[in-house]
Amino acid sequence: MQRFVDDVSIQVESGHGGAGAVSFRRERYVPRGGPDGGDGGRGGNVVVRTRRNLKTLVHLTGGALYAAENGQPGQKRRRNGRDGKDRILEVPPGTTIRDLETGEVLADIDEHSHDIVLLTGGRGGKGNTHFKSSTHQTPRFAQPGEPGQTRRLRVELKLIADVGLVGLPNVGKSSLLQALTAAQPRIGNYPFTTRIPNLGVLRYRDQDIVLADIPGIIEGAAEGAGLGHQFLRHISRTAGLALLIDVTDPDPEHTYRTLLAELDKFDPGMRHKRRLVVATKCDLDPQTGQLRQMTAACAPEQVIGVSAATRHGLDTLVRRLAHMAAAADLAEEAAPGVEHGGRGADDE
Ligand SMILES: Nc1nc2c(ncn2[C@@H]2O[C@H](COP(=O)(O)OP(=O)(O)OP(=O)(O)O)[C@@H](O)[C@H]2O)c(=O)[nH]1
Ligand SMILES: [Mg+2]
Repeated sequence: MQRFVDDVSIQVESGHGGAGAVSFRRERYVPRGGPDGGDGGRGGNVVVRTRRNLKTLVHLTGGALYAAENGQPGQKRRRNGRDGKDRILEVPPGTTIRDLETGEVLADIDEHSHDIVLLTGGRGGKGNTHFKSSTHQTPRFAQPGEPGQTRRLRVELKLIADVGLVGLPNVGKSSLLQALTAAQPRIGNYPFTTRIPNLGVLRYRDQDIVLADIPGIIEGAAEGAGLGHQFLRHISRTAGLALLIDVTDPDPEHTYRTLLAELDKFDPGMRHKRRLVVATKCDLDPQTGQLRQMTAACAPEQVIGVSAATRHGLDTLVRRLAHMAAAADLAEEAAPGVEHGGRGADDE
């Protein structure tokens, strides 16, 4: 299985500028020709480009150094050196690029980002033609090219899924992802089976809905309990959340409040996301007594009962998930550029 890469460190280098040339015209019958050294080419830039169809940073793990090309030196007969080629780093939307040493954010990439120049190449040096003056007819010097720049970067990817699956450990988040999409997450009857997020794409009519299955959160996650809550950053830009609660949970109301409280501690913006509550493993509750209890506990929130094992309720769930993702897309079209985290109930 391909590892989900969301955090890599790399070094980038823009190109050096080419040196200006020192050269003099040599023509027959002209004993002492004037200077004709061309300029050096500009060093290549390091550029970040958004690629929507990338889902990971795995392509950045191969080499540690990403260098742009140097500019070529100037030539005689006033010919300028060629500019160095830019080095393009392709990243998916949701990528944040920081300076590794200072932590300064250099680029925050979303769907609408254009190319961003991270490092500019060095300027080419001027050839000796530029240094001719009335007192200095034969300048025997030219400018060197400007050096390129080097920077160490930390590249992090936040998944931009449409809907995040949130719940205590072992409630069946990964099983639901597997039942709804082609993803093959690891499933196990023990807590914290999932340690890195899994993405799956759900097709509903002509709509693609990206679901994110993340590790389970528990009470005190904000203080580091369990796997902590840092992985919640993977769903911080989703349009909506599905809160999964095991139908056999002895205290669904407490669980519901715990989930909301932990989300809130991570980022108060989570509260404004669209959400729905899903009762999982409903095959274990054939009389639906526990489902009714949970529905009462989470009121006025609507609870959808499902079973990944028998596929009961999945059609209804898919419709609701699709509706949630589509409503968010519409809101985004109406107000482009709005951060995903900030929209939700307020702008309906
Ligand atoms: N009876 C029944 N068992 C289920 C159902 N869905 C999941 N399970 C079982 O519940 C256990 C946990 O399932 P997972 O999908 O790994 O749960 P998770 O929420 O992803 O767990 P973590 O990643 O550890 O947080 C496994 O033993 C599953 O077989 C269901 O619909 N019915
Ligand atoms: Mg899991």
